[in-house]
Amino acid sequence: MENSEQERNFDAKLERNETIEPKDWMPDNYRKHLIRQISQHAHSEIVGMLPEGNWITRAPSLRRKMVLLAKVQDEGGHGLYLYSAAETLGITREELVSQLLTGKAKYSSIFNYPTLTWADIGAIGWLVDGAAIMNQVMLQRTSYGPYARAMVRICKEESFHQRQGYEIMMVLAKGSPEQKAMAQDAINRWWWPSLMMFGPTDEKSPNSANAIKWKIKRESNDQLRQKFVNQTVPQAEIIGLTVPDKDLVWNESKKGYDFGTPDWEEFYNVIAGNGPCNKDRLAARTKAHAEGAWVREAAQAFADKRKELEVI
Ligand code: FAQ
Repeated sequence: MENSEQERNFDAKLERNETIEPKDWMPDNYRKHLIRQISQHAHSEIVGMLPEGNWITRAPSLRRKMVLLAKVQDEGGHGLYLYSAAETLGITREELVSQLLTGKAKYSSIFNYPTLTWADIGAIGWLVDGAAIMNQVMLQRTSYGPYARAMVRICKEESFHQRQGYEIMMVLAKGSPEQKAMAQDAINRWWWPSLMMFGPTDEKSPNSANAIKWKIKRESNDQLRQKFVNQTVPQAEIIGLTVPDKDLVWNESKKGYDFGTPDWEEFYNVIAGNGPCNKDRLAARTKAHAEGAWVREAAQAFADKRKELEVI
């Protein structure tokens, strides 16, 4: 087929809101864009296990420990579906992992902040998973089939994560004055980094134009950030906590909140590798990868043996 005809077919599929599948023709830049986004999403899930993993041994009760373990395992599962989705685009798992460990590929800025108290676990579930869902609900309708399908299950699990985080915050906010103060301190530290998760403002977002054109993203960074603020501020009020933004005010004409500007200098610093925990996070992943070498070797030996027996 002529390239232009292939391109017309591709555009027509997008126009009809049909998904693009691994064996379909796609423009090179569409493929590259997806590999970048899906792999960074996968890395975020895997690195995202670390801040909460830090509290598994110190969870305040057996129930809390079981829930947190399940949540952190879910994030590992999300990473695996997403790596598999990225692999359907013609890149290997080894290449993807190497891009993470050499610092070539990004992962979400949010996971470069430390989890200092138990309330941080509540704040991550409520705010970080809350922001993740806001973004991922739209990705269930993303144009690349394997990514869209992975998102359906991921969204179901993230919504349980969000509720468990909110419940932790609710219990702390109703507890002793010290517990309430700990919950407020957590929201003070996690609020702005959560808003940064949606990425730079629309006019400073170089990838958005193609993402929208190709129906990879269906809503812009700023639109999703606004929806997140509108949804989350009343949730904070219900449990008696406040959002650390002196510019926050309800705007009746837009039926949404006006809010302050995140510290974009901090954001760019964190994604350049200079956040509070970037070095620790990569060191932890590098160590885990090295310690898992024997598992990969054993799995490979098993696969080789099976192939050999199949040939006989
Ligand atoms: N952190 O042009 P844009 C989770 C980079 S949820 C780091 O606007 P785009 C669940 C961006 O990559 C978190 N880097 O880019 C969980 C680009 O750099 P590049 C993960 C960021 O792609 C919860 C540059 O800035 N979710 O893990 C960030 O159109 C709890 C310019 O930006 C996803 O990945 C950032 N926050 O929009 C797990 C969702 N923002 O690549 C454990 C899928 C931007 O050109 C515990 N991803 N950058 O070198 C997306 O929707 C998009 O990729 C955005 C960025 C919205 C993240």
